[in-house]
Amino acid sequence: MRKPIRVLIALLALSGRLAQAADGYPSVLGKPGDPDKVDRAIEIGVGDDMRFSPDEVRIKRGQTIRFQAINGGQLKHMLVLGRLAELKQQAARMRKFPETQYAGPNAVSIEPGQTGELVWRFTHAGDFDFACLVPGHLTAGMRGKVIVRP
Ligand SMILES: [Cu+2]
Repeated sequence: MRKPIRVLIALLALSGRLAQAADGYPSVLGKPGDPDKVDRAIEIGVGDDMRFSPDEVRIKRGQTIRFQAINGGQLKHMLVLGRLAELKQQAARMRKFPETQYAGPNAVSIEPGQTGELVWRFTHAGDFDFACLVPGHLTAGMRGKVIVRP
């Protein structure tokens, strides 16, 4: 009797995680990339001045990018890919429930002094965004743009 319950709980936890990942980013954003098939690496500095550097990157559709987010600050930061409207919703949710961690495949958390990696394949052309979802950071302006050319 105990085991089926444990399996059920595990399944519920997994489906919850999948649901979060599925609504965490729009499908036009693309999908997690294969770390063995990276076309280009892009370094992005993240700092306690609430800025990404650079805060705009231009890439070609179909490319797999390895984002290397270098945290030179004293605070934890995040780099989350998406579109600004959804990112703002996620940030608001995280402000409301500070104990929850946003951990979709389109996100990486970077501890102070560390480098976080995110491999992403951009399947559609368009203007996308990235932001730090640590409470207060996006409202302080911590965001940038990814412009994907056809
Ligand atoms: Cu931040």
